[in-house]
Amino acid sequence: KMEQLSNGSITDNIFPSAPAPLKQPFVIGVAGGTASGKTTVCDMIMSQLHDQRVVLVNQDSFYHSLSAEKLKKVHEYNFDHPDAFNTEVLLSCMEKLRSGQPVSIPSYDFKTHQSIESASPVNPADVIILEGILVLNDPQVRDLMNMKIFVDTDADVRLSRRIQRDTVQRGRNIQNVLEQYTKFVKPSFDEFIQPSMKYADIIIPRGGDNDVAIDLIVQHIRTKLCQHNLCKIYSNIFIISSTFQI
Ligand code: UZR
Ligand code: MG
Repeated sequence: KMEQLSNGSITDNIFPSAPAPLKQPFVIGVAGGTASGKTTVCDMIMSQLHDQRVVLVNQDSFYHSLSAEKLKKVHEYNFDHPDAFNTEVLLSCMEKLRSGQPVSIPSYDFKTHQSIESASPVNPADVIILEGILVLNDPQVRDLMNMKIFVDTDADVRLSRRIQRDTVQRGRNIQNVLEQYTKFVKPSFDEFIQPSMKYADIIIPRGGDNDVAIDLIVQHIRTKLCQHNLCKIYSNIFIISSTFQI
């Protein structure tokens, strides 16, 4: 019975002016420079919210595939520029998830620089985390978010981690990593990423090392989820009592 009452279409018929239950998931954006600890922060938030349905969407999944021509000159391609991402597809995936529909998130191969269309299916959830260097850059993407986080880690720490990661995990040589950093990563950070920090609700210094910040963020998410649920309960009580009066 309660299930039925909490279903929008049925309640609409019974009492059209009743407040609609809030069913939209809570959307969090996590931005920050390369190797700032974004993924670690997201993992920590997710592990503390293990009792909730949480999905993580990575902006990296929405990189444009490189054409054969661009592949030949891959060292001249700027992967840190907003235009490197297919923001249209990102927006449509996020809109669907926000309205409670399952989506297919594209997969991106960092080695071939190609998007693989046979994507990974993602089910709707109560909390959606969107992670990526430039997720706070686009106003339309920002508008999807209930909470905006910027992970602020010193540039020297980020560069040393980036060298470590790219040489060990991505099979690149140190010369190329440094060249790319000077040519694209740093200038794009200064031009697009750093200025997007002003849109953040919360700035986390030291990234994943900041347990206190993660605790506070998780507390806030729980409060918000609770408010959403209370809203549902109150609107149901309201509907039931109005129905009895009729
Ligand atoms: P994070 N990137 C690649 O190295 N290769 C690709 O095919 C696509 C992206 C890098 C990108 C950016 N830059 O700095 C980084 N370059 O991935 C962002 N050059 O990922 O936020 O995990 O550091
Ligand atoms: Mg990462």
